[in-house]
Parts: sequence; structure tokens; C-alpha cells
Amino acid sequence: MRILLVWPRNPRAVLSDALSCCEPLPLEYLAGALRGHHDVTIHDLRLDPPLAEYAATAEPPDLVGVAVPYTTNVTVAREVTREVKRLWPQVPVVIGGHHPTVSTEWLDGFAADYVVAGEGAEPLRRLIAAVEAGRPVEPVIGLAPYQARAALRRVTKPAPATLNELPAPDRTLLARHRGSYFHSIYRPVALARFSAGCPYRCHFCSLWRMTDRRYLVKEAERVVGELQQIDQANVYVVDDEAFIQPERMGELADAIEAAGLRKRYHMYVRTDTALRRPDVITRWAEVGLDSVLIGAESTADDELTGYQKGTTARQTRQALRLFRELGVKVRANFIVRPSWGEEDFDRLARTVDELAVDMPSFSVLTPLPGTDLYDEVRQELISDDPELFDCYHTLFPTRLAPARFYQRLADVLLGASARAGGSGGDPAVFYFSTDDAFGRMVQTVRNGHLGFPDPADPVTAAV
Ligand code: B12
Ligand code: SF4
Repeated sequence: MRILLVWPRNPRAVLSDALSCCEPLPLEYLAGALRGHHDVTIHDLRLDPPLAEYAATAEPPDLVGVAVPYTTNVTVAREVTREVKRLWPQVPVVIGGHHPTVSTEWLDGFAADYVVAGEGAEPLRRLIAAVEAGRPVEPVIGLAPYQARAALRRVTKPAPATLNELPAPDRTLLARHRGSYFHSIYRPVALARFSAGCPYRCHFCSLWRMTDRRYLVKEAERVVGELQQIDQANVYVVDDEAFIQPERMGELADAIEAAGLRKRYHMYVRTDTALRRPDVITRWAEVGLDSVLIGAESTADDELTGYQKGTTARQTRQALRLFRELGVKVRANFIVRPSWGEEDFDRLARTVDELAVDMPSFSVLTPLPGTDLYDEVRQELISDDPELFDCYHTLFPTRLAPARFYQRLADVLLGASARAGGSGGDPAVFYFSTDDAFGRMVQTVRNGHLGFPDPADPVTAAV
């Protein structure tokens, strides 16, 4: 069958495609699972022409999959499904991705026939087999007809071997865009996944709940095999926490070196994990670890305790020192609380300066669906617009007047860019742009209290 997989574009995203535009790894995983059995096309609306233009020349598909990667992209993904149905009214449409995996909210109004939750490979194979055979699709774990979406269930405790059993992502389908995918200074960049899940249980995070705190790993041989297929020198490792198993990571570094691979890696790591085994981080610095993202979250221990983070401000300082000594650039993310007053913003700016964080980044405390925080506060949120779940808007009332809150947020962002420099002399990893994209982002944040343009507006330019 001809399968068309579509990745949406969100023209209103605050972290715009001009600041980060990465390959749609989830769709490449799905394509990998269908390889050799079906004729798959991935259409990336951030780089490919609108679907109507594609439809004018391409053979009609037999099934279309539309990704809903973030809550903030629900609105644009919904528009994409409607456009797909307009172009190919008889073709079944399935949606899947992080948002439908963690939430059944905001899924109304899609022009879809099926919904997938969790790892999509198996449900998609099952769906295609049923469509091909003309059989009705019964709800099973991970797959439901769209009308039965409220009852959609997913695998909550994936088997430890899950990642090894998944076929490797098919990176050939987007060869035309290889040179265009980037993440900040990493241009071009490839995405890779070595593990999934996290054993910790931060209050604001959905990732540990997705695997019920299980840590799923890919064996070293498979990782090396995948890296050998990647031509790009920069690899953004999308693991939720890459260094949970230090022995394994040490062995992986050895295997990477033995294979003669020389790449620059960007990875997520907790401060306490790094401090527990500085030798492993040192080893990774030797084989190419170029930057890490740490969730510093706060420099106030009582706030860290409230987040159930399990780390301390002292560990943040120590970890920053370790990475600096190794020449590994650090992006440290700090949570901005809607309840903050002027003095809290002052403290944040002072701390970021004192710590000499190479690349600070800031997230407004956001109750993302699938988190403990969300479950606790769902009824109290000040907006029901999914586009605001982007970590740059507040969904809680602010202590400061809203305009002032966003002004202070925009100012800490600007302060961050003024610090750009990094240990290695590179510009800031996260907010770096080659044009005025960062300036536009700051301006959008400054206007945060005005909201987005009406989400009901047709965003046909995006589909
Ligand atoms: C890499 C990444 C990014 C990258 C790039 C992603 C890209 N390719 O373009 C960048 C830096 C741009 C980014 C940005 C943002 N991100 Co981000 N990102 C990630 C991260 C770390 C990895 C995503 C990934 O590749 N996963 C690996 C793939 C293989 O797994 P998967 O997504 O689960 O896919 C499987 C299934 O979902 C399913 N599936 C997926 N799509 C489809 C489609 C169909 C049709 C079907 C059937 C199945 C299916 O099958 C897939 C394969 O098995 C995730 C965390 C995570 N663990 O997922 C956060 C994550 C997705 N991001 C998140 C957020 C909040 C954001 C931002 C909104 C905020 C921010 N300040 O960063 C922005 C939004 C940007 C925008 N333009 O709108 C949240 C989303 C939470 C939510 N409910 O919305 C996550 C979960 C992290 C978190 N903190 O919780 N992100
Ligand atoms: S924020 Fe990081 S450490 Fe905390 S549960 Fe999520 S992935 Fe794990």
C-alpha cells in the first residue's frame, strides 16, 4: 500500500522552525517498521510544499498518518487532517504522536478515522493489515477507531527489550532534506535515540509515566550500526536521560571509538547522574560529547523539592564545574513560576550570571498533559487553548500583571543571549539563529499576554 506520513508545521510556534528544525524521527521509525512491505512517503510540511501541491502530481495514498507531536501542535495537526480529507476523501487517516499518547483531550474535530497511542510501529502495521484486508478495526491497546478515542489505551509498561525489537528508523526517505535539518548551532544535525524512559518522577514531567519509570535501552551494537548510517557530524540524542546506566554508557563510548566514529553529540543528563560518574562523562567528552542539556530548574532547594526533582542547587553548581573543566557546553534550563514577583526574576537573572551558565534557557511552569502536575491543576487553568502549552506562556494566574510577567520573561531571554559564548567559544546552543529568529521569539514572548491569533482562523498556509 502507499502510505503517506505527514509532519505538521506550526507557523505560530514561539520556538520557531528558524531556531530548530529537526528530522521527524518518530515518522522515520514508523517508516522503518513498514520498510520492504509498503511504499512510504514522509511529507514534512516545514520544508515540503503544501499538500494540495503535492496531491497535484503524486499518486493518491491508500492511508495517511498525521503526527501530533506536541500538545501545542494539536490545532495545526487538526487542520492537516481536514486538508487530507478534502484532497483524498476516501482515504483513511490515522493520527498518532506524543500528544494522543498522553492525552485524549483536544482530539475532537480531527478529520481522522483512527488514533494510535504509544510506539506506533505495531499498531500501524495492524491497522494497515486490516485496511488492506477490508476488515473492521477493533480497539486494541495502542489503536482505536477515531470514534472510540476516549477509550484509547496504550502500553503502560513496555517490555525492557522494546527498543531492540523496534526496526531502525528509515533515514533514506528524507534524504532530500538532510542538509536542512538543524538544531541551533548543530547544522546539519541528525536525531538518534539510544534509550527511552526515566526512573525519576519529576512532578512536571510526563516522560517517566510513559514507561512507568522503566528505562529501555538499545544495545551498543545497534546504536553503533545506526550511527554508521548517519552522515551528519552532529547528533542530537533525544533520550530522556542518556546516562542512567553508566556502565553501559562507558561500553557504548568504547564501541563508538572502536568503530572509528567521530561525531559531536548533544545529550540530556541529570546533574546527579553526571556527578555520580564523572569518569563516564569524561569518557564521553573524549568520544565527542559536545553539549548537554541539564534541568537545573531552580537554584532554590525548596522549589526543587516541590518539583520532586531529587537534585540540589549545590549539585547544579558542581555539575557546571565538571562540564566546564571538560569543555562540554551546558544548556541549563530554569523554570519560571507564574507566582513569581519582581524579586524572583531578579534572583534568576543574578543566579544565571553568578553561575556563568553558558546557555541558560527558560520554561514557564507548564502543566503538560500526562504529568502529575496536570492532573492536580487541570480545573484551575486560565486557558483551554492547547497552543499555550508551549512552555513560553502561563496557564496559571500570574502574581505580576500579565504584561509585566511577559516583559520580565522576555528580558531574561535577552539576558541569556547576551551571555552567548559557551565554553568552546561557540554561540549559545539553544537560542542561536543565523538571522533575527531569536529577536522575533523574544518579541512574541514579550507580547505573550496578548495571546495568539484566533486558533479558529484557517491556517491553510500551514497545510
Ligand atoms: C527532540 C525533541 C524536540 C526537538 C525537535 C523535534 C522534531 N523532530 O522536530 C525540538 C527542540 C524542536 C523540540 C521542541 C519542542 N518541544 Co520537544 N521534544 C523532543 C524530544 C526530546 C524527543 C522527540 C523524539 O524524537 N522522540 C523519539 C520518537 C521516536 O518517539 P515518539 O515521539 O514517542 O514517537 C513514537 C510514537 O509517539 C508514535 N508516533 C509518533 N508520531 C506518529 C504519527 C502517526 C501517524 C502514528 C500512527 C504514530 C506516531 O510512533 C513513534 C515511533 O514509535 C521529546 C521527548 C520524548 N521523549 O519524546 C520532547 C517533547 C516532545 N517536546 C516537548 C515540548 C513541550 C516541546 C516544545 C513545545 C517546547 C519547548 N520549549 O521546547 C517545543 C515545540 C516546538 C514547535 N515548533 O512546536 C514535550 C511535549 C509535551 C506535550 N504534551 O506537548 C516533550 C514530550 C518533552 C517533555 N518535556 O515532556 N522538541
Ligand atoms: S524531568 Fe528529566 S529527570 Fe525528571 S522525570 Fe523527566 S526525564 Fe526524568
